[in-house]
Amino acid sequence: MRITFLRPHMMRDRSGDAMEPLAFAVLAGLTPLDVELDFFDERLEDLPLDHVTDLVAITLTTYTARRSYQVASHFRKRGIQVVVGGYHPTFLPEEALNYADAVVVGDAEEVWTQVVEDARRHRLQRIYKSEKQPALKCLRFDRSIFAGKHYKPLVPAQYGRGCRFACDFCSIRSFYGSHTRQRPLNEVVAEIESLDARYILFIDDNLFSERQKALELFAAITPLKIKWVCQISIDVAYDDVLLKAMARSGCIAALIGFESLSADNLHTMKKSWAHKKGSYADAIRKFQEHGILLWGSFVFGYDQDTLDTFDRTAEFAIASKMTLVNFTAITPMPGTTLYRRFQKDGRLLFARWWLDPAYQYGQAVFRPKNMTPEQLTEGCVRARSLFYRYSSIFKRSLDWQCNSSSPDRIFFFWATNLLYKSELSRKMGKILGSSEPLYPAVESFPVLDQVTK
Ligand code: B12
Ligand code: SF4
Repeated sequence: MRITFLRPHMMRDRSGDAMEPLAFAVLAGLTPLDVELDFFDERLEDLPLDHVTDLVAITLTTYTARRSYQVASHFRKRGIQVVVGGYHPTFLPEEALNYADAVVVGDAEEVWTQVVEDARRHRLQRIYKSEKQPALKCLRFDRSIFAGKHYKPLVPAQYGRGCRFACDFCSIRSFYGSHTRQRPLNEVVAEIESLDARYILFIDDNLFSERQKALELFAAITPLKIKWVCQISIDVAYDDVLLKAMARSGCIAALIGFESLSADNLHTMKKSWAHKKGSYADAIRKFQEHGILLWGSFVFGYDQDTLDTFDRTAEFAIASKMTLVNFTAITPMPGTTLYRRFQKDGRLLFARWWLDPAYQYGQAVFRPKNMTPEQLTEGCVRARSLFYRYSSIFKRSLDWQCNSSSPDRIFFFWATNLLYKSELSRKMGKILGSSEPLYPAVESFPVLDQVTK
């Protein structure tokens, strides 16, 4: 039997920021040894739509849904079984079943071998869902399927899943629930040792899940002398012991969700905790004092935002010498509290923006309160161009305490700024997937219900 893993790309071009998709390393590690595996990643190469295989397994997020359904339809037309999994089909399994034979809802560890056995007998069930969330013990990430693919030198690794917060726009809480789980430390350390990686990216959505567990992780990886990057909640800045341990163990950059400079917006998005222990300026200084480069994430379009919010936020990020930023219009993802609120209030501009051929990447998909959707889209573009123009990159690089404090940091600062600048202009305004129509067409779908998992 042969299984083909596919990672479709959200657009019809190549991506400059592709990293190893860990979902397939997990599935490969669980697949019985008598099954032949191959893997194609459309961010790096064309997908062979005429490939001979017994089962196609596709990972999809909301942004890649349209393209993934187009790809799935090609294989199903040839009589090949298709199974999909990941965030988007977990929230909208009924939608995915229009294009796939089977959907894996949530984590796959407990159900994948059953999927493989059912596919062998051509008896796939429609939905596979674990009874409970799997403990993250003995996870084997089989990365041999990535051999020969030219991914970015930032190698992803995972310590845990889930987040203790519940920001209203974020898919994480809806996907994992309120429970967070970590892998045994000895397994994480052994895995990192086996990777010949210059930089590691901990893909955990919030590496600061529990103080003690974070301290144990930092202590365990300190002897490995690696350089690493993570996503972490801002409250770590107010814990000197943690911050010191984090920096000492090799953390050189952290993605922090600042989201907004408005206290009222933070309240609306259930993120008031982010500025409860001190100001953003204080938190930023603390990270930088420890040599941790900041990758700030901001969203625009909450109800307190006005036309001057874009420039003010960009100026704040430049003055704070942030290394990188994401400036995005809030984009309601199915399954989130924000999506349900906008849907209830009749503020969504598309029935399913992710499948709509009229939607373009970066475009506002709802009616903001104090501006038009077009002004929201353009405001984000302006904020990004202020932050990523060469004079700003140069100004931010003149920071001997952090951005330019070591050869690794200088490399990271310049490589990521230049990559981001080109990636953003490449993606903006593009349609998702290809222009070929989806069958069945979106218009034939029932109105999306209040999505619950
Ligand atoms: C690392 C990361 C990135 C990296 C790239 C990762 C890569 N491989 O190249 C970067 C930073 C570039 C990135 C970019 C983006 N990302 Co991202 N990313 C992540 C992150 C943090 C980790 C992904 C990962 O490796 N997870 C670990 C694996 C093991 O978990 P998993 O993928 O969920 O897989 C498990 C199950 O879902 C299931 N499964 C998954 N796929 C399949 C397929 C089959 C067939 C089966 C059976 C099972 C299965 O089995 C796996 C094992 O249990 C996730 C959040 C997260 N915690 O997953 C966000 C996340 C996936 N990203 C997200 C988004 C929105 C984006 C962007 C669209 C942002 C933007 N506006 O540009 C871009 C799009 C990139 C693209 N070209 O498509 C969202 C998606 C939300 C949604 N509803 O779809 C997430 C969930 C973050 C969030 N907080 O909401 N991302
Ligand atoms: S802190 Fe980050 S990962 Fe956690 S819920 Fe908020 S946005 Fe999502």
